Amino acid sequence: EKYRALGKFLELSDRVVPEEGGSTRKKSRIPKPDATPPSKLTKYLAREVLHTERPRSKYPKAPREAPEPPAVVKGGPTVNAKSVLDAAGPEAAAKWVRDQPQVLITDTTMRDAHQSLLATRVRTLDLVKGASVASQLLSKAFSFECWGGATFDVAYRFLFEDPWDRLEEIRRAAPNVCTQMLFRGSNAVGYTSYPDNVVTEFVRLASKNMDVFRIFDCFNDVEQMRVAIQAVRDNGKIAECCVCYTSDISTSKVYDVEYYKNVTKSLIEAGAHIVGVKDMAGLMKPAAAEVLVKAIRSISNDVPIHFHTHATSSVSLAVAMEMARCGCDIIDFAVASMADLTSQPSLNAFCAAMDGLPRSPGISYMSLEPLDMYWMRVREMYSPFETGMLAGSARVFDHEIPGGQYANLFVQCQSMGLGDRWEDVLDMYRDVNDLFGDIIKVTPSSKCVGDLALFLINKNLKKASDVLTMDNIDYPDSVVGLMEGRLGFPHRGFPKNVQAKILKGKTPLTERPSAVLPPADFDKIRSELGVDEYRAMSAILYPKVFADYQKFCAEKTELAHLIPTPVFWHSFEIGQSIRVKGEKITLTRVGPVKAGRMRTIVFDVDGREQRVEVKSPA
Ligand code: 3PY
Ligand code: ZN
Repeated sequence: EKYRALGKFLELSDRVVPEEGGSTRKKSRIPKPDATPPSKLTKYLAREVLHTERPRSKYPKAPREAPEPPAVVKGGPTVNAKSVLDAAGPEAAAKWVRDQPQVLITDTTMRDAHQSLLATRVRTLDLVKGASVASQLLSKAFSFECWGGATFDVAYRFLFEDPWDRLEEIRRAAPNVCTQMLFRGSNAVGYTSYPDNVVTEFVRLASKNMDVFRIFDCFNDVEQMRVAIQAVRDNGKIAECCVCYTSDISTSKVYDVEYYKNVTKSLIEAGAHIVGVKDMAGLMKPAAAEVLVKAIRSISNDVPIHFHTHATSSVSLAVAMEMARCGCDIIDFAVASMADLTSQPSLNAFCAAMDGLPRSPGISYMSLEPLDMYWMRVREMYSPFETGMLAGSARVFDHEIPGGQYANLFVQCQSMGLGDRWEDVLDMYRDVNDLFGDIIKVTPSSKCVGDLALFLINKNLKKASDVLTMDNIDYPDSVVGLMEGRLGFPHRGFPKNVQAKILKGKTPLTERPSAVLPPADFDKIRSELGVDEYRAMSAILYPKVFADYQKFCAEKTELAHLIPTPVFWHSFEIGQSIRVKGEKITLTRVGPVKAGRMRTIVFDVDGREQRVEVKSPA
């Protein structure tokens, strides 16, 4: 996506530095005597200079320099969940959490907030600086959610960086607070089922730097989570097992109090240290908070409850306050400048609103300002990935699209040329959910619902149930897989007539999807690829994405992750300098177009010239 040229000739010729006196043009073509051959990095940068699609001028607020973390007073040692976990293990940490009179908080800024607001594009370079500030200002936090979900593949695919390195660096920057990840049960950090030994091994590897594993299954099926839960327990880390919240507990005939009690019971029996309530679409209403907390407490009064929601409807802050009042132990928030809309509610607003109330987290909202200002500036660098959503929308209670999917679906819809039919897509999404029998919609099941909704709108169908009267439709692969049971099954199954229509004679799975997969051979992959156990795991989870990443490093550069974000996502301007691995690189000249559309791009690298010949985009 970074190389699709958009007819940049005019703009580029503006960027050619006028040469002094007009007669120096010839002279400047002769390399300086101390010129050095271009490195892989300058060759990459030169190509970016000509081919980048995102000049900063298109995004007026995009800064030239990445923000530096503000200096903050170092907090002293604090007793927190991390210190108790390290000293006494996960059961003691859970007990410590449950014993706290105040509500504890998780900061999701480094994972779900940017997954939901900025298409998961925030880079390690910027995350790590934020982590070091958060480690001081939020040392009372239960955890920092900073990994998992979509971050794993996006890091390789779009950011040309290694997610394992990211985790290690965040850990180093914030050693005093629990790291937390989102783990999709038998789908691990992917969109499909993996063999059990992959799940176990992934958890073992991640455990080196990960403290809290938030494990969920898209159908709340504990059988799909059991292997992961056991692996987390075996590695001495915190197993936070989720019940995904959907519909409205007060009115739903399917997802009612009994349903949530049953799921909670099975999660606790399977070994949950903490019960997570994963309200991925932000459907919880204030009045439901007490009903749900009481339902969970009726199964166990000892297990801590951790609440996660999205602010899509704008109701979430009221819900978070009500959850706190009802005794929920930990609640997720994002730093204000990365909060609200499809992200989490604002931590700063919550701290201010709770001030003086019995369960106040005891964090002054003003003390968080340096972190908020840092993230405000980071966010400006990521303007190309903003969703365009300007206000909350209560319609989410109708369509139930998860916060993390909303923007992706919107972009998918636009890229199919259906931008002006967004409202129809929202209705069709709801309609497809009804057709499937009212299922839980979260990764990966939410993607199947979205895929079918777009597919049907594209076919100009008015309602999803029209498919029941139509033959010979080539359904999207994801939808066929869903009906086959490749993601497991909803607790009531799918409506038989719908399943038969979509499967066209194929027989659904009768076993847990992972149970029929052959175990992965880690040693074989390691020796075949010549990589360590971490990268072998990446190759197993995302074979093509990882192979492409390796190819990128070998052929282009392995230093892309160190290029400051304003240059990585926007443009490198003439006269601008960046530092990569201590080297100062200045773009000094973009030469005019020559024969064969070639241009000479000239850099100064620590005082020595490097010239790169690059073909201009057509
Ligand atoms: C993910 O699986 O990435 C999610 O954020 C689900 O809510
Ligand atoms: Zn979420």
